[in-house]
Amino acid sequence: MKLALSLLSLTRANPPETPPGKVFADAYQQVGEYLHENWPVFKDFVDNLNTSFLEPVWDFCHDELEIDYDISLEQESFIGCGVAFAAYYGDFHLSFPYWGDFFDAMWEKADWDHNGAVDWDEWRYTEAVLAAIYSQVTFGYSDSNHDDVLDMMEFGIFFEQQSRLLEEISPDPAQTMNNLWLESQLDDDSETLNKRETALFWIHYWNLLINES
Ligand SMILES: [Ca+2]
Ligand SMILES: [Ca+2]
Ligand SMILES: [Ca+2]
Repeated sequence: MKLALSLLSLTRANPPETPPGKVFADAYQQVGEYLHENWPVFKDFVDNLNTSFLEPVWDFCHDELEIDYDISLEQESFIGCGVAFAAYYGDFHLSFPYWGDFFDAMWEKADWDHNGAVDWDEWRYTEAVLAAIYSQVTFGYSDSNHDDVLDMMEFGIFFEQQSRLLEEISPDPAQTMNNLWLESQLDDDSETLNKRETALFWIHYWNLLINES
């Protein structure tokens, strides 16, 4: 199904006044509470994700840090990964300036077994948690009617914030977003994104940035 996106014309509504850092911090807390209550459900979600979805950021970080892909990330490297991603994509991405802070805050939890390094398996959950936080952030900005799904109109607000970068990497940003939208569908309702689908959308989006930049 091809969704007729003309989102740029739909994005006249203003996002909430809350500054991005506050939205991000709130989302971090909300996702943390969710994970505390629902870890088996979340773990199952991550374990069922195609691992190829989670490899590009891992590989990006290793490339930036100039280390082999099979090397686990020590604390400094782990935070450096977030900083590198923020530096690379900077202001073009909602809350990207906070990636270094996020990775710093995530370190203790990301290194599950406290062996002083985040290995690939630990990384998969870490990136998924980051995507979940971004999903929550997106909902904080965009779910105007608070029904826990984003329709095209709501998502359009967010799209306008992203479109500057998309225009650099895609000749047809609306089609690219459309493709990401459809690739991220997990349920029968392709007209909306639920929170899991929005998390997956972010993962696909990051991979697109890496692959197309
Ligand atoms: Ca570890
Ligand atoms: Ca909604
Ligand atoms: Ca859906």
